[in-house]
Amino acid sequence: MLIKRPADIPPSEITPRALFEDRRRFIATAGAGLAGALLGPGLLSAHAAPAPGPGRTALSPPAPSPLSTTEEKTSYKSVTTYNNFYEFGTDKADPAENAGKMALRPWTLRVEGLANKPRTFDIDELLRLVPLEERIYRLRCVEAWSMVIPWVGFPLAALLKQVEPQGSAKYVEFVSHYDPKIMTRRPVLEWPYAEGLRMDEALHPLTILAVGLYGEVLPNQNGAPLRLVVPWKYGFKSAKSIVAIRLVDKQPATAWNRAAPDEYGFYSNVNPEVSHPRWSQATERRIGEFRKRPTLMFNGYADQVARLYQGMDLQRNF
Ligand SMILES: Nc1nc2c(c(=O)[nH]1)N[C@H]1C(S)=C(S)[C@@H](COP(=O)(O)O)O[C@H]1N2
Ligand SMILES: [Mo]
Repeated sequence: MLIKRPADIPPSEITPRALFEDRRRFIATAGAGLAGALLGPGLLSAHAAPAPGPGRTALSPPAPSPLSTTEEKTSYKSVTTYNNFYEFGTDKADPAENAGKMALRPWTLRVEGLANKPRTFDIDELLRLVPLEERIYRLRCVEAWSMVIPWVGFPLAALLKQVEPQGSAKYVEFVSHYDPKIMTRRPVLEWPYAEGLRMDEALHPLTILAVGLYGEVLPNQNGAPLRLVVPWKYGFKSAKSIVAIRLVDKQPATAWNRAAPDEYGFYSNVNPEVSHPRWSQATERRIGEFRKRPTLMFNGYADQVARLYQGMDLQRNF
């Protein structure tokens, strides 16, 4: 027998993740040759997820998805320390510092409204019902920076199917957790944070609920235990730490649209032709790079999503 069954592998042969990572790092450095020697291992290893430290948990390896981009990933460090999660402060470093106060268990998600089988899911029960995949997506913030993030998640459509949306459900509303004991009380936005999608956007195969990144359980600052990711829309559509998903018949109010209706519309599609009133959206800076790159229509996902907006005036429906 050439292939060992797991039971045949002595514990001494199971490589601890830290060692495995070091080995991978070593191979990357060696392979990079002169560049590796000049840059040093520190710079090269910035792109490998470090072994989970205290409070970090690896997920069983998710299936890769053909919907992933092959672009270079943004470093784990940037993805988890350069965040927008205004409930925990408005500086980019605030969420990583403060979101650890949020308790993630028990955590329930109510899926309610116009559905035949509305239901409250315990997060762990939900995780047993859905197949996890890795989806490497570009994330474009309205502030004109972008990242490439290897999410772990599942299609929102798989969850909605479970509750059987009724024909009258035209939109989906997402509500974030809000706890004034651990989050800001300043009315930076109207709390709880809320976002919305049209039903066809919600059911689109690119739309996922993420529960992890870089093969690990989602860090609190990135919206644990469950956050929306809609890769063709500005990052602010992706509500974090969701507690309720509502199927509704009218376009729901959204946090950013309420706060500044002239600046943030309901659709919020990444569109280089529609400037933010205070700055251009034509270019973006990928975190970790210095040069600016042109922003792509629908964040580069036009082939998959442009048809959803056929016949709509995207200057008016921004
Ligand atoms: N609840 C909540 N969700 C949120 C935000 C927020 O402030 N609160 N910020 C949004 C914005 S503006 C962006 S760009 C993304 C950032 O996600 P990341 O920090 O995981 O990169 O989260 C979005 N989801
Ligand atoms: Mo953003």
